Amino acid sequence: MKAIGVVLAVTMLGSSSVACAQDTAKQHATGAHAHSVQTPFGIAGDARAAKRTVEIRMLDEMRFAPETIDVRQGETIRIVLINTGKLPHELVIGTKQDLDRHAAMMMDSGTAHDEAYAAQVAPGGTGEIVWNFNRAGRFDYACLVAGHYQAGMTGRISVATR
Ligand SMILES: [Cu+2]
Repeated sequence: MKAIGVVLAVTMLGSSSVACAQDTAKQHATGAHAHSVQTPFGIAGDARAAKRTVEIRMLDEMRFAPETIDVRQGETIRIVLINTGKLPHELVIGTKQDLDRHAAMMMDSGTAHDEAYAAQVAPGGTGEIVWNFNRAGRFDYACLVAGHYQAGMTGRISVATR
């Protein structure tokens, strides 16, 4: 009952407080995440609040195109991922420190990321991340498929202070 109460409360607050409501989105199909977590690089976004879409292509040359994104603090961005290659790719947003650590873990275990700030995309497929960049700073995105990060498949996000 407690969890239901939280969802209702958030719904009633409307779009200004979408963090918890986002947990009901299909991307959390496993139900592993009971609550959206504020990260140093932002928080799960609500697609209805996304006023801008950014397309990022994933290339087998171990590159993203584009390799940089500029965002204003508070913006919710719909990131559409297009895997134009023959390999699976993924995009994970994080701090450089996080991504360094995750990339090392991926070399060991290959565990996929099931988080709102990550999406795996099959060859020829598309994916989507809706993210609210509510913290200013410089962050990275990376493909953490084993070996891809090490080959330089990374990008940079600059979130300008409001
Ligand atoms: Cu990749």
